Amino acid sequence: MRLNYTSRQISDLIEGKLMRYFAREPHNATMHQYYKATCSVIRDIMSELWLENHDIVNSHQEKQVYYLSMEFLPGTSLRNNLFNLHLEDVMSRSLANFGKKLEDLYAIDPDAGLGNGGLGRLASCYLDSIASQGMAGHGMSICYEYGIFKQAIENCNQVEKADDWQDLGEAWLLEKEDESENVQFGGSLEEYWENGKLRINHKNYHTVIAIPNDYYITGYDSKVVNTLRLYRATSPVSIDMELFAQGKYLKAMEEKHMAEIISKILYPEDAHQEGKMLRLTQQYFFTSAGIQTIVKRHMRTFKDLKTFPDKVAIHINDTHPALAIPELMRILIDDHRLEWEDAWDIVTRTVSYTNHTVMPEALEKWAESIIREIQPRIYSIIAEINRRLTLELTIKYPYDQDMIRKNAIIYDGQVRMANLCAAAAHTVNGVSALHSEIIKKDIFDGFNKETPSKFTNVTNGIAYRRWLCQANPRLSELIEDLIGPEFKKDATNLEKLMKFKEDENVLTQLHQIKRDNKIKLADKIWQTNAIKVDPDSIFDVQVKRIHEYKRQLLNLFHIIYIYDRIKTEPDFDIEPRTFIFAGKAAAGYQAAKEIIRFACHLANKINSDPEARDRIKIVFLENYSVSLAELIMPAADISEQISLAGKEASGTGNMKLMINGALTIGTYDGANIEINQQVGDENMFLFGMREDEVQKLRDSHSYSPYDHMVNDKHIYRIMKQLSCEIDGQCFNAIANLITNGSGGPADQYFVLADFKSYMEAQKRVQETWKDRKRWTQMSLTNIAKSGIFSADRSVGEYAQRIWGIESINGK
Ligand code: 26V
Repeated sequence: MRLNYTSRQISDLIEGKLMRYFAREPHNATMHQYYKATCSVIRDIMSELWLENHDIVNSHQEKQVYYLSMEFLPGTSLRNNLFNLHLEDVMSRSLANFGKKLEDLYAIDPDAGLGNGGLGRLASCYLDSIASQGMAGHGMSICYEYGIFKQAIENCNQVEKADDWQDLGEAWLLEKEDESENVQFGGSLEEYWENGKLRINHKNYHTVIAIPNDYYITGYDSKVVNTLRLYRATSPVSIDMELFAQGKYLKAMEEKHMAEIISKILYPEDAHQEGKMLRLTQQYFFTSAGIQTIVKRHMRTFKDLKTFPDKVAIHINDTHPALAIPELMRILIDDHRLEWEDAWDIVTRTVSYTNHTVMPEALEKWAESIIREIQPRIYSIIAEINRRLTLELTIKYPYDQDMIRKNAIIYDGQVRMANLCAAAAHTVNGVSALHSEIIKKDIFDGFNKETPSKFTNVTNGIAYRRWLCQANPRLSELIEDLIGPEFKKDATNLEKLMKFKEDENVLTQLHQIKRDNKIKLADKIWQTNAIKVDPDSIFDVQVKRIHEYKRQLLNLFHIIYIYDRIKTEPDFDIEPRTFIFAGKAAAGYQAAKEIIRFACHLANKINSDPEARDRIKIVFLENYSVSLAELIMPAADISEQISLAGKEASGTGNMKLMINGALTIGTYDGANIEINQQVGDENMFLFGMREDEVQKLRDSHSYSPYDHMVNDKHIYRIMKQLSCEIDGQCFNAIANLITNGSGGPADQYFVLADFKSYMEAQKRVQETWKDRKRWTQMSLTNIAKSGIFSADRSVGEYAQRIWGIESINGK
């Protein structure tokens, strides 16, 4: 699909915007004004396309999916939209008419960080693929005024800075105030009889208004434009004039203030659930607004709720939007007067749910009292769902108390959101083959016994047109020269690259492109960290949130080991390596913050040691974000995916690095296993215990990190250095995590248990690097075999097996 705009036409449109918005002539407009004018022109083009496909969807009465997620991480928008609409060239020329460069606008395009990490980025990758495949599907979330904090590293410590992305980011948003919804909080319930039926009246509640801000989602070469609807909270009462009249000015504005807090900021925690009232308020706020809108839209078109599950699919991204379930029940029963059974039938045929973690501390549980306080009607519906569920289980399994203990939604005064989702969803999926098996025997053991057919797997995928075509344009061009452009629509075509495995010319070009990308990253490292790194060294990359289970410590311990050997053995054989880290720690996660401090001090120590610094370097890049990732992925040689087996649900950074030709050093965990199936043992570096071995070791209660310390002199020396031998700093808290645990078991992620195996895998990395041809062939193989990890494939599976939606392209 090509749009027919000439550069002159676009220039005229930009000029018009500069004039109307800023009263500026092109020659005296600022770059920010150009940016806003340009975005606005593109937004208008998208609006037109949106209107067009809106008509198609309505006239064909196509089924649509709503993807509810507390988080989306779209990254930057300008380049992506121009790329998708094939407008990059014409826009470049239009701006050149004013003597401006498109690249300079890209540089100021803000990174919308409305998410923490993997889960939010996945949601954005999926919206991209849904639109690219011509499906009608929309995201729904919160229009956080402040997204994920900006991370600065000051004196080796993480410092969190506010991210007010909306300053420029609002250029992409379209407020639709007329589609606002009222969300009701608090209050009390009153029962009454109506035509012989017991009904519930919710009264004395207070109302918060949810104002939609639509963010258009374009697809590659697709006429479909969807929306990510972000709700902003406000109050219907801006000033309480009664209080004002009494001179209580601050109090008079309190209600508005309290309402607006709801969409103020994204919770930056993805490690521990804390049961904070405001977070649950956020969850009810956006799910209620979303579900109200979905039901209204359906009624407007179809006028009948019976067809709801045939026309609407609602997907719950992790448990955060789980209140969508009782909210839909509430609307069906209280507002539309459906019987419980009919409402439940609609809900259970409409809702599906993805689990993204098995970490027990991240599983959402809420005290019953909090839910009751936030919305008593929602609480009463959850209680009724639970009552019916447990009654059914008691009848079916009269002697199996365990079944109730496992499956109950309310237990011990807590509402277990995962069980609510599993009870209501027609399909529950994990995000990699291993993870989907683990959730069946672990958190959903009971539900799996009861309804095994509910459970399925959809392995994650990435928006590879962003991560390969846009982030690594030279590689993308080379691929296009070799196998044609079809790979941009169907990533499985990448496999055709295999026939160039022996082609020296191709291998040389591949190497050269990687080297140039490394130079670009080296420049960035120089600018931000004032560290000179050698583009001919191995760029060894671990970029992801900082979590104990992801085991950045294993990587850091191994670096200390190498350093130690460099210091003690002058002839130690080591290929020059640059270890690159990036990632944010949740603000309240002390251990993760300590790991950052440790990495940065270790970097200081090694980078300033003349005996070591020409052989190894460490870089911690601050503020890991989608944009920074787009610079790092194309420049990586080694992709560190070293989580404890069984803990990383899937990983998606592993896929982004793979498609850019990095080789994985990884455990048998998450999607690493599927990467292994694609490329074979010979094209990656597997190490470490398998999930069953981890389980066995844990169950045996015989694991002793202390034994590793006394029996392995290298490990002993590493641990010793943690006490005050690194850049004059002590890391006793880290040593303590390994030797004693802090609260939990010692070394609960088995860092020392996997150390030797990791060290050996790292040796294999180094031996392979010495053979450049072999390395580049492995890299080519990784690119060629990465097609399966396209989000198009994942979304195709969701659409077919879970949502039941089809493409409207061509209709
Ligand atoms: C969890 C929590 C826990 C409670 C507090 C707030 C909060 C916010 C976010 C999360 C999300 C954690 C789950 C997550 O991000 N999982 C990641 O999902 C990726 C996409 O499926 C997957 O590739 C990663 O392996 C998985 O860790």
